Amino acid sequence: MMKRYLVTGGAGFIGSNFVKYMLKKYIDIEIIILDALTYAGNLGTIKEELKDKRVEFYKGDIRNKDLVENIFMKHDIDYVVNFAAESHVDRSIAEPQIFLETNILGTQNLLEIAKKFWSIGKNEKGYPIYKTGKKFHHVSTDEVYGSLSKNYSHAVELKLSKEVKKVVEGRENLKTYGTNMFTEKTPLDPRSPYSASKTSSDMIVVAYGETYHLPFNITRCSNNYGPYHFPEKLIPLIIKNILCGKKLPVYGKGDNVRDWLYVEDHCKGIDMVITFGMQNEIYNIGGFNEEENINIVKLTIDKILEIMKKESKYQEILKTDIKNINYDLISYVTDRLGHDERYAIDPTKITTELGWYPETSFEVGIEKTIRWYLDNQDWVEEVASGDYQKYYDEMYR
Ligand code: NAD
Ligand code: TDX
Repeated sequence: MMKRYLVTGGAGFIGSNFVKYMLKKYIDIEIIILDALTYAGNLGTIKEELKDKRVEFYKGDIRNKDLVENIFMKHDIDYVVNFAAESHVDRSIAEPQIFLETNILGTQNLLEIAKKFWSIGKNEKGYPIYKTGKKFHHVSTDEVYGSLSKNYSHAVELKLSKEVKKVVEGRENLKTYGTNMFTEKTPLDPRSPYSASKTSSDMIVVAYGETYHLPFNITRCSNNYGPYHFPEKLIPLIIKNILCGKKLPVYGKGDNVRDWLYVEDHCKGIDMVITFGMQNEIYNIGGFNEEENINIVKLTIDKILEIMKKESKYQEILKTDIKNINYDLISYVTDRLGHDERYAIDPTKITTELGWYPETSFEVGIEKTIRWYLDNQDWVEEVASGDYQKYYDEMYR
């Protein structure tokens, strides 16, 4: 049966990848994109999708009650998939308020309108009853769990449980930097204005589920990487700077650990949770790829050099001599305030309940990502104009 998705933030990094993934996977589908086109949203990212008859685009704010109501009036929405957010931790440290406004109040506005349009009456206890097949999917982050400590200075073997091992193919020899991982039961303990706002938005989603029985799922993922990643975040920023021979700013000692998830694997996980996830459950989605930032930076340098040497046509893209691409570009800079030490996701629940696992190893994912950036320099130029330059100059002065 045809399903109609309202994808908020569909012109941003993960939202656009999700739209592309879904249009390829399903024929019988309609996608309504609502995006305010902030500095992080770009129509160029979804220009092919906008030509597709199955897609309709609205430029606007998730906080705008009239606009969201109009969308629900015009389209019989089955699923809201809420990606729209202020998503950059560094920006949240500099200017927190917009994070609270968009991430908390915006989410609540969407919930309220979904409740209004999806409910068809009340049960004997006064809870709303909803049309069948409706669901609110909220995209959240592992940062809501706070920061894990590192127990090892070097990665050690990650031992998978028997049930997870059964599902995971070709992802052996995994490693970890600590003895603990985030599960869905880990207490919420956000530490930045960004993660505090995401935690609040998760809690308001759960509150609508409890108080109004609104059907929902929440997914909490680790650090995504892949095509269309805005070049303020670590990996695309590093790729961009390497190609220009610019310094690579590494915060603190570079030993903070993130769990890198290839964006397409994440989109597949969201689709599986929307389709098969247990109602009103939360699922963690991780990459099985814990790594220290400094190693991510070094690996990216190594991979770019390898590609450039094998396929010399790519050297034309360089705005520096290839000889300048080496570890000397690495520049240790002042640490981020309240910098979370380590994130690591235990994806046992989604793996054992739904059969999802992160298929893409980092070696494969980073090569795909670098190649995408090499082939799409126009996109980088387009998004890195205007506000980007101003932000960059202030941040890394
Ligand atoms: P992004 O910053 O690349 O994109 C956000 C999109 O939302 C942009 O297109 C922007 O224009 C839009 N937007 C912002 N404010 C809006 C508003 N008020 N109304 C409507 N649209 C608005 O973010 P992303 O990296 O694609 O992240 C998507 C979601 O996933 C976010 O909710 C984020 O918290 C979460 N998440 C991201 C990561 C990651 O590694 N990128 C990891 C975990 C969770
Ligand atoms: O210039 C940099 N130098 C650096 O060392 C930047 C931009 C980052 N870093 C470090 C900080 C982090 O430890 O790299 C790590 C990754 O930083 P970001 O790319 O800014 O991501 P992070 O702060 O981990 O948050 C991301 O993952 C979780 C997303 O931006 C969030 O939206 C998501 O919730």
